[in-house]
Amino acid sequence: MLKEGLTKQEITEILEKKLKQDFSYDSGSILGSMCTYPNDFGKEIYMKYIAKNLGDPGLFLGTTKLEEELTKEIGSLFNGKNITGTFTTGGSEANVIAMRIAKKLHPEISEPEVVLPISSHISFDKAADLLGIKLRKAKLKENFELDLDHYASLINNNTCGVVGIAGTTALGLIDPIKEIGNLVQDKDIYFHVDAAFGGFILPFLKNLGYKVPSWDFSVKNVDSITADPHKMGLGIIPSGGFFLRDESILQKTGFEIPYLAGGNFKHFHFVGTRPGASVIAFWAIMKYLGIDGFTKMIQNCMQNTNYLAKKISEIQGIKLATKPVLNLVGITTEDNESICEIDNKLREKNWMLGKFIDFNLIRVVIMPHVKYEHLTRFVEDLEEILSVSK
Ligand code: 0PR
Repeated sequence: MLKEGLTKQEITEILEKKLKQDFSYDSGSILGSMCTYPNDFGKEIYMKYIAKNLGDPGLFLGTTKLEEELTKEIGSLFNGKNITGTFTTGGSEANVIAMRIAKKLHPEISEPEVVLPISSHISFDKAADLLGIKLRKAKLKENFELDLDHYASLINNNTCGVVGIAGTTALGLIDPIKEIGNLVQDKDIYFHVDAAFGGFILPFLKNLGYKVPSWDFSVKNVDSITADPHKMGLGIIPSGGFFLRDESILQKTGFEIPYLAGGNFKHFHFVGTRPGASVIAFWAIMKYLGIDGFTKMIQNCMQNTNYLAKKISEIQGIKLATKPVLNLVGITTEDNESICEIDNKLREKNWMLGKFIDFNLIRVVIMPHVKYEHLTRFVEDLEEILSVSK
């Protein structure tokens, strides 16, 4: 550390140089990310309230009440009544919280298991490792949809929780949430839906005339949902969301922290000190955009998705892994050859996609920063790569 500080200008210049290496969303290069620029008004609000700490709710009662209000509002968007929950650092923390609850509610199971699709996000593996839960992963069918029969066969007396995904990481597919709900009907098994990506898309897709299967609290056995502001909610990075039907679960599973300056509140997060500003910012973003603003944003993303999907289906040598359901396009090879070489060549041309080796596909997430002109350039490069390798 320097003895004497540098000037603001010196520091700004150094930072500018050092951070030049980063890719930027508006260059178009970032095609494989589920994050994007936060909403501008949200950023202003975030800066204004940067020091709010929800780790000590009693000191920030206004922020705490705002969080409750926002949770309820999102809960109703997800067709629930009086939904409770909390904002987190992201989908991973929300999913780990859900898995901890599933385990805690079943102290009688000595070797707890959770049944989930093999397409689940890595955060469930992290949760299993941290919590000592065994994961039972259900296969997918040829078309990448969940094999429900296999899923059902994995449920047994050690099952404390089941998981369905509304917007899978690799392909944006929606698991049969209602059918999973039927599997746990009348069983004391916790049902969590991971809609980290889909949560702030699906409620608005309906307004655009898309057929959306039931995925939320309208399915009566769904206990909790992950949905992330910092993905399609245009929230500040990091901000995730955990939404829970039964408030009493928090009381049963929270940690008592009696010494907090603001008084005794229960914690059920993994972090202690926790940002209030990103929650306030998301409250503001939802008020500012409204249903119409979100719907318009999703409409643009879906138009670009449909454009790219059509182009991919016309290029020889590659094909769509599956017809896009959300704003996510999975690309695989026509002849079962490895997708890796194409991915490498795209990388050489500065296109940063997500690669899923197990499914032999690369993924383009059509976030709001991905524009039509980026996609036309991407398609040209893809065509060139494939014509050269022929
Ligand atoms: N659940 C699902 C379905 C997800 O896709 C993700 C992350 C999570 C949970 C975990 O969310 P957090 O990353 O907020 O903890 N999905 C993205 C992915 O793996 C995360 C991501 C975002 C990766 C931006 C890269 C990137 O540039 O693709």
